[in-house]
Amino acid sequence: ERYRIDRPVGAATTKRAQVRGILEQLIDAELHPGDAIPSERALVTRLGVSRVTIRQAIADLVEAGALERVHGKGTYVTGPQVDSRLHLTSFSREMRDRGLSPATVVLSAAEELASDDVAYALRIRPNRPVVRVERLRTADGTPMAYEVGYYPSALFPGLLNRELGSLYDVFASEYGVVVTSGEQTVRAESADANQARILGIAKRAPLLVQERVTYAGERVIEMASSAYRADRYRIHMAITPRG
Ligand code: 16G
Repeated sequence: ERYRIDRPVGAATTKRAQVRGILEQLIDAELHPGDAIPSERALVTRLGVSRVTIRQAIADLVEAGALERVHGKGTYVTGPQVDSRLHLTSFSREMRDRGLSPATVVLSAAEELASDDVAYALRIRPNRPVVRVERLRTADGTPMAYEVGYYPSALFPGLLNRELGSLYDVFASEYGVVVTSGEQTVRAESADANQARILGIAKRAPLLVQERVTYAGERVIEMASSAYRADRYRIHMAITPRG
């Protein structure tokens, strides 16, 4: 199949930009995140432009984050880039709002007794039962975040028997608990071996770790830590003058 140059070919459009546009169309139409792009030689033949131009266009797409080079292997199509607006939403909803399809792998879910830290955050007594849920969150099949959350068992009896794909949906539909506010921090961390394996990134790759305490009215219903891949996720803030 042939890809066409949409932009008018004028003096302002360089060959490099045209080839970049064509490569973008080709990626959209034929490739998925994680796929390798065709070799430079194949692209030269297919697009009928020089190898230098192909290289420049690929370099531009790497710079823009659409492609990534894996040393000694090749150049691959990257996954979705999400700009979080920091609203009080669930992962599932945030991804859907961006046209991405969320999915969840429940890595572990079990009841345990609250440690002092967990109890303090959830405002319950230490050693009261809590449900700990460990999940991998994906968007369009790309690993985005590794999450660990704690939920008071007293508020959510039978939680372990539920489908834990969207917790906020389960809280609302099964328990009538609707999230009303939260407090959150963000910090940088580098992936340990476990996080790297689960998220499919290199060990020590950067993560944005968001820690959240979530309320339904006056009650604390969640303490959670979400480690987002920094290459897939960034935080967007609208800023206004200080009043
Ligand atoms: C978000 C929350 C997380 C919550 C989850 C619920 C952050 C940093 N964390 O990932 O605390 O458990 O949403 O999403 O935003 P769910 O309803 O899809 O399970």
